[in-house]
Amino acid sequence: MVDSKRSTDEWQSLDRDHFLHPFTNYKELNAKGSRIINRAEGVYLWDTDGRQYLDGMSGLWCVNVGYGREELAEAAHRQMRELPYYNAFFQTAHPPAIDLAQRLGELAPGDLNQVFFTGSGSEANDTVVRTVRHYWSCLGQTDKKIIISRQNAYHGSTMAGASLGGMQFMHEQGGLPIPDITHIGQPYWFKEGRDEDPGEFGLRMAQELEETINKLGEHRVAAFIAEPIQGAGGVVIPPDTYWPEIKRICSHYQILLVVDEVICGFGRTGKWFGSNTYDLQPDLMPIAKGMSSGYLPIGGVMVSDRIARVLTEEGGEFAHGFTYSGHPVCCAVASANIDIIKRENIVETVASETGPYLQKRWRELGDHPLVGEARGIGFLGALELVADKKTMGTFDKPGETGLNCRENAFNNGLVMRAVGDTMIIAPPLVLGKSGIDELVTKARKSLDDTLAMTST
Ligand code: PXG
Repeated sequence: MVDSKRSTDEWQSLDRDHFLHPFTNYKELNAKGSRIINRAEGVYLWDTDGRQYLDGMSGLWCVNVGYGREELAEAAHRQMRELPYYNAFFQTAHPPAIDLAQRLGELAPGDLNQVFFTGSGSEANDTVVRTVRHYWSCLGQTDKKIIISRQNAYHGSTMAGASLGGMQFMHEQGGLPIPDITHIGQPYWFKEGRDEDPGEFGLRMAQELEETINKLGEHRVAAFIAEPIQGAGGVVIPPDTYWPEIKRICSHYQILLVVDEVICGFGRTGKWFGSNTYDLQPDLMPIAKGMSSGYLPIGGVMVSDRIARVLTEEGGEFAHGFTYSGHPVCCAVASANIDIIKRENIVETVASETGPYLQKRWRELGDHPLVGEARGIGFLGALELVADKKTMGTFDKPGETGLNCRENAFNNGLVMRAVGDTMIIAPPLVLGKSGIDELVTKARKSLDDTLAMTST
Protein backbone atom coordinates (compact mmCIF):
# COMPACT_ATOMS: atom_id res chain seq x y z
CA MET A 1 0.00 0.00 0.00
CA VAL A 2 1.09 3.57 -0.63
CA ASP A 3 2.28 5.33 2.51
CA SER A 4 -0.13 8.25 2.58
CA LYS A 5 1.55 9.87 5.58
CA ARG A 6 4.59 11.17 3.68
CA SER A 7 5.02 14.93 3.50
CA THR A 8 5.12 16.87 0.24
CA ASP A 9 8.89 17.28 0.62
CA GLU A 10 9.34 13.54 1.01
CA TRP A 11 7.24 12.80 -2.06
CA GLN A 12 9.09 15.39 -4.10
CA SER A 13 12.43 13.99 -3.11
CA LEU A 14 11.46 10.39 -3.96
CA ASP A 15 9.92 11.62 -7.21
CA ARG A 16 13.17 13.39 -8.15
CA ASP A 17 15.22 10.29 -7.39
CA HIS A 18 13.12 7.64 -9.13
CA PHE A 19 10.37 8.84 -11.44
CA LEU A 20 11.10 9.89 -15.03
CA HIS A 21 8.00 11.87 -16.02
CA PRO A 22 6.59 12.00 -19.57
CA PHE A 23 7.20 15.13 -21.67
CA THR A 24 9.23 16.78 -18.94
CA ASN A 25 12.45 18.78 -18.76
CA TYR A 26 13.97 16.93 -15.80
CA LYS A 27 16.48 19.55 -14.85
CA GLU A 28 13.83 22.25 -14.64
CA LEU A 29 11.43 20.03 -12.72
CA ASN A 30 14.06 18.82 -10.28
CA ALA A 31 15.02 22.39 -9.48
CA LYS A 32 11.52 23.07 -8.25
CA GLY A 33 9.76 19.78 -7.44
CA SER A 34 6.48 18.29 -8.62
CA ARG A 35 3.05 19.27 -7.48
CA ILE A 36 1.83 16.03 -5.88
CA ILE A 37 -1.86 15.34 -6.52
CA ASN A 38 -3.33 12.80 -4.12
CA ARG A 39 -7.10 13.11 -4.25
CA ALA A 40 -9.96 13.97 -6.58
CA GLU A 41 -13.72 14.23 -6.43
CA GLY A 42 -16.17 15.44 -9.08
CA VAL A 43 -14.37 18.18 -11.00
CA TYR A 44 -11.81 18.96 -8.28
CA LEU A 45 -8.27 17.80 -7.46
CA TRP A 46 -6.31 18.23 -4.24
CA ASP A 47 -2.55 18.25 -3.68
CA THR A 48 -0.59 16.99 -0.69
CA ASP A 49 -0.60 20.50 0.80
CA GLY A 50 -4.41 20.41 0.78
CA ARG A 51 -4.78 22.94 -2.05
CA GLN A 52 -7.86 22.48 -4.24
CA TYR A 53 -7.91 22.86 -8.02
CA LEU A 54 -10.75 22.93 -10.52
CA ASP A 55 -9.53 20.49 -13.14
CA GLY A 56 -9.99 22.40 -16.39
CA MET A 57 -8.22 19.62 -18.33
CA SER A 58 -10.11 16.47 -17.21
CA GLY A 59 -6.76 15.02 -16.20
CA LEU A 60 -5.30 14.83 -19.69
CA TRP A 61 -8.45 15.33 -21.80
CA CYS A 62 -9.91 12.10 -20.44
CA VAL A 63 -11.90 12.18 -17.18
CA ASN A 64 -15.16 12.90 -19.01
CA VAL A 65 -17.52 11.69 -16.25
CA GLY A 66 -15.53 13.38 -13.46
CA TYR A 67 -13.71 11.85 -10.50
CA GLY A 68 -14.98 9.71 -7.65
CA ARG A 69 -17.40 7.47 -9.54
CA GLU A 70 -18.09 4.56 -7.19
CA GLU A 71 -19.78 2.70 -10.01
CA LEU A 72 -16.53 2.50 -11.97
CA ALA A 73 -14.58 1.37 -8.91
CA GLU A 74 -17.21 -1.31 -8.32
CA ALA A 75 -17.13 -2.48 -11.95
CA ALA A 76 -13.34 -2.90 -11.65
CA HIS A 77 -13.61 -4.63 -8.30
CA ARG A 78 -16.26 -7.05 -9.52
CA GLN A 79 -14.33 -7.89 -12.69
CA MET A 80 -11.05 -8.31 -10.81
CA ARG A 81 -12.64 -10.89 -8.57
CA GLU A 82 -14.32 -12.74 -11.40
CA LEU A 83 -11.65 -12.71 -14.12
CA PRO A 84 -8.83 -10.21 -13.55
CA TYR A 85 -7.02 -11.14 -16.73
CA TYR A 86 -7.27 -13.28 -19.73
CA ASN A 87 -6.13 -12.72 -23.30
CA ALA A 88 -7.88 -12.94 -26.63
CA PHE A 89 -4.98 -14.36 -28.62
CA PHE A 90 -5.50 -18.09 -28.98
CA GLN A 91 -9.07 -18.28 -30.16
CA THR A 92 -10.40 -17.25 -26.77
CA ALA A 93 -12.48 -14.28 -25.68
CA HIS A 94 -14.28 -13.09 -22.56
CA PRO A 95 -17.60 -11.39 -21.88
CA PRO A 96 -16.30 -7.90 -20.90
CA ALA A 97 -14.44 -7.42 -24.20
CA ILE A 98 -17.26 -8.83 -26.33
CA ASP A 99 -19.82 -6.71 -24.49
CA LEU A 100 -17.79 -3.51 -24.89
CA ALA A 101 -17.11 -4.22 -28.57
CA GLN A 102 -20.83 -4.56 -29.21
CA ARG A 103 -21.62 -1.32 -27.35
CA LEU A 104 -18.96 0.56 -29.29
CA GLY A 105 -20.34 -0.74 -32.56
CA GLU A 106 -23.76 0.66 -31.62
CA LEU A 107 -22.36 4.07 -30.66
CA ALA A 108 -19.87 4.64 -33.46
CA PRO A 109 -20.88 6.45 -36.64
CA GLY A 110 -22.13 4.46 -39.64
CA ASP A 111 -20.74 1.00 -40.22
CA LEU A 112 -17.83 1.06 -37.75
CA ASN A 113 -18.91 -2.23 -36.23
CA GLN A 114 -15.69 -3.94 -35.21
CA VAL A 115 -12.98 -2.92 -32.80
CA PHE A 116 -9.35 -3.91 -32.21
CA PHE A 117 -8.57 -3.19 -28.55
CA THR A 118 -5.35 -1.58 -27.36
CA GLY A 119 -4.04 -0.16 -24.09
CA SER A 120 -3.78 3.47 -25.21
CA GLY A 121 -4.29 5.98 -27.97
CA SER A 122 -0.69 5.60 -29.14
CA GLU A 123 -1.11 1.84 -29.49
CA ALA A 124 -4.36 2.52 -31.33
CA ASN A 125 -2.47 4.61 -33.87
CA ASP A 126 0.27 1.99 -34.23
CA THR A 127 -2.59 -0.38 -34.94
CA VAL A 128 -3.89 2.06 -37.56
CA VAL A 129 -0.58 1.95 -39.42
CA ARG A 130 -0.47 -1.85 -39.31
CA THR A 131 -4.13 -2.19 -40.30
CA VAL A 132 -4.23 0.18 -43.27
CA ARG A 133 -1.04 -1.26 -44.78
CA HIS A 134 -2.25 -4.81 -44.22
CA TYR A 135 -5.63 -3.92 -45.73
CA TRP A 136 -4.18 -2.61 -49.00
CA SER A 137 -1.71 -5.43 -49.17
CA CYS A 138 -4.56 -7.97 -48.80
CA LEU A 139 -6.12 -6.32 -51.83
CA GLY A 140 -2.88 -6.77 -53.76
CA GLN A 141 -1.96 -3.08 -53.57
CA THR A 142 1.36 -3.54 -51.84
CA ASP A 143 2.66 -0.12 -52.89
CA LYS A 144 -0.15 1.65 -51.07
CA LYS A 145 1.71 2.39 -47.83
CA ILE A 146 1.96 6.15 -47.40
CA ILE A 147 -0.12 7.74 -44.69
CA ILE A 148 -0.71 11.47 -44.99
CA SER A 149 -1.05 13.34 -41.72
CA ARG A 150 -0.79 17.01 -40.73
CA GLN A 151 1.79 19.29 -39.22
CA ASN A 152 1.21 19.92 -35.50
CA ALA A 153 -1.09 16.89 -35.23
CA TYR A 154 -0.78 14.68 -32.13
CA HIS A 155 -1.32 10.96 -32.57
CA GLY A 156 0.70 9.58 -29.66
CA SER A 157 4.23 8.96 -28.54
CA THR A 158 5.18 5.47 -29.73
CA MET A 159 7.36 5.31 -32.85
CA ALA A 160 4.37 5.12 -35.20
CA GLY A 161 2.21 7.48 -33.13
CA ALA A 162 4.90 10.15 -32.97
CA SER A 163 5.63 9.65 -36.68
CA LEU A 164 1.99 10.17 -37.59
CA GLY A 165 1.99 13.21 -35.35
CA GLY A 166 3.34 16.39 -36.85
CA MET A 167 5.32 17.65 -33.87
CA GLN A 168 8.77 18.65 -35.10
CA PHE A 169 10.31 18.59 -31.62
CA MET A 170 9.25 14.96 -31.22
CA HIS A 171 10.60 13.94 -34.63
CA GLU A 172 13.95 15.44 -33.74
CA GLN A 173 14.40 12.99 -30.87
CA GLY A 174 14.83 9.52 -32.32
CA GLY A 175 15.06 9.94 -36.07
CA LEU A 176 11.36 10.13 -36.86
CA PRO A 177 9.14 9.90 -38.79
CA ILE A 178 9.33 6.24 -39.79
CA PRO A 179 9.20 5.73 -43.58
CA ASP A 180 6.11 6.39 -45.69
CA ILE A 181 4.48 9.00 -43.50
CA THR A 182 4.16 12.55 -44.80
CA HIS A 183 2.62 15.73 -43.42
CA ILE A 184 0.55 18.49 -44.98
CA GLY A 185 -0.50 21.88 -43.56
CA GLN A 186 -2.99 22.27 -40.72
CA PRO A 187 -6.17 24.37 -40.74
CA TYR A 188 -4.94 26.68 -37.95
CA TRP A 189 -6.38 29.97 -39.11
CA PHE A 190 -5.21 32.13 -36.19
CA LYS A 191 -1.60 31.05 -36.49
CA GLU A 192 -1.26 30.49 -40.22
CA GLY A 193 -4.08 32.09 -42.16
CA ARG A 194 -5.02 35.41 -40.54
CA ASP A 195 -4.39 37.44 -43.68
CA GLU A 196 -6.85 35.23 -45.58
CA ASP A 197 -10.60 34.73 -45.39
CA PRO A 198 -11.11 31.73 -43.02
CA GLY A 199 -13.27 29.86 -45.54
CA GLU A 200 -10.70 30.24 -48.31
CA PHE A 201 -7.89 29.29 -45.95
CA GLY A 202 -9.77 26.15 -44.86
CA LEU A 203 -10.32 25.17 -48.48
CA ARG A 204 -6.70 25.78 -49.38
CA MET A 205 -5.46 23.65 -46.47
CA ALA A 206 -7.81 20.80 -47.41
CA GLN A 207 -6.68 20.98 -51.03
CA GLU A 208 -3.13 20.30 -49.91
CA LEU A 209 -4.37 16.76 -49.40
CA GLU A 210 -5.42 16.46 -53.03
CA GLU A 211 -2.17 18.02 -54.26
CA THR A 212 -0.16 15.61 -52.11
CA ILE A 213 -2.08 12.55 -53.30
CA ASN A 214 -1.47 13.60 -56.89
CA LYS A 215 2.18 14.36 -56.27
CA LEU A 216 2.87 11.04 -54.54
CA GLY A 217 0.57 9.00 -56.76
CA GLU A 218 -2.78 7.65 -55.63
CA HIS A 219 -1.44 4.10 -55.98
CA ARG A 220 1.05 4.83 -53.16
CA VAL A 221 -1.24 6.60 -50.68
CA ALA A 222 -2.96 4.34 -48.16
CA ALA A 223 -4.75 6.78 -45.87
CA PHE A 224 -5.23 10.26 -44.49
CA ILE A 225 -5.33 10.62 -40.69
CA ALA A 226 -6.62 13.62 -38.76
CA GLU A 227 -8.17 14.63 -35.47
CA PRO A 228 -11.57 16.31 -36.01
CA ILE A 229 -10.15 19.14 -33.89
CA GLN A 230 -6.42 19.09 -33.17
CA GLY A 231 -6.25 18.90 -29.38
CA ALA A 232 -2.66 18.91 -28.15
CA GLY A 233 -1.79 21.13 -31.14
CA GLY A 234 -3.81 23.92 -29.49
CA VAL A 235 -7.53 23.12 -29.96
CA VAL A 236 -7.37 23.90 -33.66
CA ILE A 237 -10.94 24.23 -34.88
CA PRO A 238 -10.94 24.05 -38.67
CA PRO A 239 -12.88 26.62 -40.72
CA ASP A 240 -16.31 25.33 -41.86
CA THR A 241 -15.03 24.71 -45.38
CA TYR A 242 -12.29 22.31 -44.30
CA TRP A 243 -13.96 18.99 -43.50
CA PRO A 244 -16.45 19.01 -46.42
CA GLU A 245 -13.53 19.45 -48.83
CA ILE A 246 -11.52 16.67 -47.11
CA LYS A 247 -14.58 14.41 -47.40
CA ARG A 248 -14.87 15.19 -51.10
CA ILE A 249 -11.20 14.38 -51.67
CA CYS A 250 -11.31 11.15 -49.65
CA SER A 251 -14.35 9.90 -51.55
CA HIS A 252 -12.86 10.86 -54.92
CA TYR A 253 -9.60 9.00 -54.37
CA GLN A 254 -9.06 5.43 -53.22
CA ILE A 255 -7.65 6.32 -49.80
CA LEU A 256 -8.88 5.53 -46.34
CA LEU A 257 -10.04 8.22 -43.93
CA VAL A 258 -8.75 7.71 -40.38
CA VAL A 259 -10.39 10.00 -37.84
CA ASP A 260 -8.47 10.11 -34.55
CA GLU A 261 -11.17 10.47 -31.90
CA VAL A 262 -8.87 9.97 -28.90
CA ILE A 263 -9.75 13.45 -27.60
CA CYS A 264 -12.97 14.28 -29.46
CA GLY A 265 -14.68 10.95 -28.75
CA PHE A 266 -17.17 10.25 -25.98
CA GLY A 267 -18.92 13.60 -25.86
CA ARG A 268 -16.16 16.19 -25.92
CA THR A 269 -17.62 18.17 -28.84
CA GLY A 270 -21.26 17.81 -27.75
CA LYS A 271 -21.85 14.71 -29.89
CA TRP A 272 -20.67 11.19 -29.15
CA PHE A 273 -17.82 11.63 -31.63
CA GLY A 274 -16.17 14.53 -33.45
CA SER A 275 -17.13 12.60 -36.59
CA ASN A 276 -20.79 13.22 -35.73
CA THR A 277 -20.08 16.92 -35.27
CA TYR A 278 -18.45 17.19 -38.71
CA ASP A 279 -20.59 14.56 -40.42
CA LEU A 280 -17.65 12.28 -41.20
CA GLN A 281 -17.75 8.61 -42.02
CA PRO A 282 -14.33 7.26 -41.02
CA ASP A 283 -12.95 4.01 -42.38
CA LEU A 284 -10.93 3.63 -39.19
CA MET A 285 -11.42 5.45 -35.88
CA PRO A 286 -8.84 5.33 -33.07
CA ILE A 287 -10.35 5.89 -29.62
CA ALA A 288 -9.04 5.98 -26.01
CA LYS A 289 -9.15 8.52 -23.13
CA GLY A 290 -12.89 9.27 -22.59
CA MET A 291 -13.67 5.65 -23.46
CA SER A 292 -12.97 4.77 -19.81
CA SER A 293 -12.87 8.38 -18.56
CA GLY A 294 -9.22 7.60 -17.81
CA TYR A 295 -10.12 5.34 -14.86
CA LEU A 296 -8.16 2.53 -16.49
CA PRO A 297 -5.99 2.55 -19.61
CA ILE A 298 -7.77 1.33 -22.71
CA GLY A 299 -7.98 2.29 -26.36
CA GLY A 300 -8.96 0.76 -29.64
CA VAL A 301 -9.41 1.15 -33.36
CA MET A 302 -12.90 0.89 -34.74
CA VAL A 303 -13.04 -0.34 -38.31
CA SER A 304 -15.75 -0.18 -40.94
CA ASP A 305 -17.47 -3.24 -42.36
CA ARG A 306 -15.48 -2.82 -45.58
CA ILE A 307 -12.15 -3.08 -43.73
CA ALA A 308 -13.37 -5.84 -41.42
CA ARG A 309 -14.52 -7.91 -44.40
CA VAL A 310 -11.10 -7.76 -46.04
CA LEU A 311 -9.28 -8.49 -42.76
CA THR A 312 -11.48 -11.44 -41.96
CA GLU A 313 -11.92 -12.92 -45.43
CA GLU A 314 -8.65 -12.15 -47.16
CA GLY A 315 -6.19 -11.31 -44.42
CA GLY A 316 -5.07 -14.63 -42.97
CA GLU A 317 -3.49 -14.11 -39.56
CA PHE A 318 -3.23 -10.46 -38.52
CA ALA A 319 0.23 -10.49 -36.92
CA HIS A 320 -0.46 -7.78 -34.37
CA GLY A 321 -1.69 -7.53 -30.79
CA PHE A 322 -0.89 -6.66 -27.19
CA THR A 323 -0.94 -8.60 -23.93
CA TYR A 324 -3.59 -6.18 -22.76
CA SER A 325 -5.72 -6.01 -25.95
CA GLY A 326 -9.23 -6.12 -24.50
CA HIS A 327 -8.13 -6.35 -20.86
CA PRO A 328 -11.24 -7.57 -19.01
CA VAL A 329 -11.08 -5.09 -16.14
CA CYS A 330 -10.46 -2.13 -18.46
CA CYS A 331 -13.31 -3.28 -20.70
CA ALA A 332 -15.71 -3.67 -17.76
CA VAL A 333 -14.87 -0.14 -16.58
CA ALA A 334 -15.22 1.31 -20.09
CA SER A 335 -18.69 -0.28 -20.42
CA ALA A 336 -19.73 1.09 -17.02
CA ASN A 337 -18.41 4.50 -18.09
CA ILE A 338 -20.51 4.40 -21.27
CA ASP A 339 -23.52 3.44 -19.12
CA ILE A 340 -22.98 6.56 -16.99
CA ILE A 341 -22.63 8.85 -20.01
CA LYS A 342 -25.89 7.46 -21.43
CA ARG A 343 -27.90 7.32 -18.20
CA GLU A 344 -26.99 10.87 -17.17
CA ASN A 345 -27.53 12.24 -20.69
CA ILE A 346 -24.07 13.77 -20.49
CA VAL A 347 -23.62 14.22 -24.25
CA GLU A 348 -27.06 15.81 -24.63
CA THR A 349 -26.41 18.17 -21.70
CA VAL A 350 -23.11 19.32 -23.19
CA ALA A 351 -24.83 19.83 -26.56
CA SER A 352 -27.83 21.81 -25.37
CA GLU A 353 -26.98 23.42 -22.03
CA THR A 354 -23.51 23.42 -20.55
CA GLY A 355 -21.55 23.46 -23.84
CA PRO A 356 -23.26 26.61 -25.18
CA TYR A 357 -22.96 28.23 -21.74
CA LEU A 358 -19.24 27.41 -21.49
CA GLN A 359 -18.67 28.77 -24.99
CA LYS A 360 -20.54 32.00 -24.23
CA ARG A 361 -18.64 32.60 -21.00
CA TRP A 362 -15.27 31.51 -22.45
CA ARG A 363 -15.58 33.96 -25.36
CA GLU A 364 -16.05 36.81 -22.87
CA LEU A 365 -12.34 36.35 -22.12
CA GLY A 366 -11.70 37.57 -25.67
CA ASP A 367 -11.98 41.14 -24.35
CA HIS A 368 -8.91 40.67 -22.13
CA PRO A 369 -5.85 42.70 -23.23
CA LEU A 370 -3.73 39.51 -23.44
CA VAL A 371 -6.19 37.54 -25.56
CA GLY A 372 -6.02 37.66 -29.35
CA GLU A 373 -8.73 35.05 -29.88
CA ALA A 374 -11.06 33.03 -27.65
CA ARG A 375 -12.45 30.00 -29.44
CA GLY A 376 -14.00 26.67 -28.61
CA ILE A 377 -16.61 24.04 -29.29
CA GLY A 378 -18.49 21.79 -26.87
CA PHE A 379 -16.22 21.31 -23.84
CA LEU A 380 -13.01 22.41 -25.58
CA GLY A 381 -11.63 25.93 -25.41
CA ALA A 382 -8.51 27.89 -26.36
CA LEU A 383 -7.21 31.40 -25.76
CA GLU A 384 -4.48 32.80 -27.99
CA LEU A 385 -2.26 35.01 -25.82
CA VAL A 386 -0.70 37.93 -27.72
CA ALA A 387 1.77 40.67 -26.86
CA ASP A 388 -0.15 43.24 -28.85
CA LYS A 389 -3.87 42.91 -29.29
CA LYS A 390 -4.03 45.35 -32.22
CA THR A 391 -1.40 43.70 -34.39
CA MET A 392 -1.79 40.24 -32.79
CA GLY A 393 1.96 40.41 -32.27
CA THR A 394 3.59 37.45 -30.53
CA PHE A 395 5.93 37.49 -27.53
CA ASP A 396 9.71 37.89 -27.71
CA LYS A 397 10.17 34.64 -25.80
CA PRO A 398 7.60 32.19 -27.24
CA GLY A 399 5.99 29.95 -24.64
CA GLU A 400 7.06 31.92 -21.58
CA THR A 401 3.79 33.82 -21.17
CA GLY A 402 1.81 30.59 -21.58
CA LEU A 403 3.84 28.89 -18.86
CA ASN A 404 3.43 31.90 -16.58
CA CYS A 405 -0.30 31.82 -17.17
CA ARG A 406 -0.44 28.08 -16.42
CA GLU A 407 1.47 28.65 -13.19
CA ASN A 408 -0.80 31.55 -12.23
CA ALA A 409 -3.83 29.37 -12.96
CA PHE A 410 -2.47 26.68 -10.60
CA ASN A 411 -1.95 29.35 -7.95
CA ASN A 412 -5.55 30.47 -8.48
CA GLY A 413 -6.85 26.92 -8.10
CA LEU A 414 -7.40 26.11 -11.79
CA VAL A 415 -5.72 23.59 -14.07
CA MET A 416 -5.30 24.95 -17.59
CA ARG A 417 -2.90 23.59 -20.20
CA ALA A 418 -0.43 25.82 -22.07
CA VAL A 419 0.45 24.89 -25.66
CA GLY A 420 3.12 27.50 -26.29
CA ASP A 421 1.23 30.74 -25.71
CA THR A 422 -2.16 29.17 -26.29
CA MET A 423 -4.15 28.39 -23.14
CA ILE A 424 -6.36 25.31 -23.33
CA ILE A 425 -9.29 23.90 -21.41
CA ALA A 426 -11.08 20.55 -21.75
CA PRO A 427 -13.04 20.26 -18.49
CA PRO A 428 -14.93 17.19 -17.26
CA LEU A 429 -18.21 16.95 -19.17
CA VAL A 430 -20.11 17.02 -15.87
CA LEU A 431 -19.01 20.57 -15.05
CA GLY A 432 -22.20 22.52 -14.33
CA LYS A 433 -23.03 26.18 -14.87
CA SER A 434 -21.69 27.37 -11.50
CA GLY A 435 -18.49 25.39 -12.14
CA ILE A 436 -18.20 27.09 -15.53
CA ASP A 437 -18.56 30.49 -13.84
CA GLU A 438 -15.82 29.50 -11.39
CA LEU A 439 -13.57 28.34 -14.23
CA VAL A 440 -14.00 31.58 -16.21
CA THR A 441 -13.47 33.77 -13.11
CA LYS A 442 -10.27 31.89 -12.24
CA ALA A 443 -9.07 32.00 -15.85
CA ARG A 444 -9.62 35.78 -15.96
CA LYS A 445 -7.76 36.27 -12.69
CA SER A 446 -4.89 34.18 -14.10
CA LEU A 447 -4.82 36.33 -17.24
CA ASP A 448 -4.75 39.48 -15.07
CA ASP A 449 -1.87 38.07 -13.01
CA THR A 450 -0.01 37.17 -16.22
CA LEU A 451 -0.57 40.62 -17.70
CA ALA A 452 0.83 42.15 -14.52
CA MET A 453 3.98 40.04 -15.02
CA THR A 454 4.41 40.99 -18.69
CA SER A 455 4.05 44.72 -18.00
CA THR A 456 6.65 44.82 -15.23
N1 PXG B 1 -4.38 10.70 -30.46
C1 PXG B 1 -4.73 11.88 -29.96
C2 PXG B 1 -5.60 12.78 -30.76
C3 PXG B 1 -4.30 12.26 -28.69
O1 PXG B 1 -4.64 13.45 -28.19
C4 PXG B 1 -3.14 10.14 -28.52
C5 PXG B 1 -3.61 9.83 -29.77
C6 PXG B 1 -2.28 9.16 -27.80
O2 PXG B 1 -2.95 8.60 -26.72
P1 PXG B 1 -2.13 7.98 -25.48
O3 PXG B 1 -3.22 7.29 -24.70
O4 PXG B 1 -1.15 7.03 -26.01
O5 PXG B 1 -1.46 9.12 -24.75
C7 PXG B 1 -3.50 11.37 -27.94
C8 PXG B 1 -3.01 11.70 -26.57
C9 PXG B 1 -1.14 17.01 -24.16
C10 PXG B 1 -1.23 15.54 -24.32
O6 PXG B 1 -0.11 17.45 -23.69
C11 PXG B 1 -2.16 14.98 -25.16
C12 PXG B 1 -2.20 13.60 -25.31
C13 PXG B 1 -1.32 12.80 -24.59
C14 PXG B 1 -0.39 13.38 -23.74
C15 PXG B 1 -0.33 14.76 -23.61
O7 PXG B 1 -2.05 17.75 -24.49
N2 PXG B 1 -3.07 13.07 -26.20
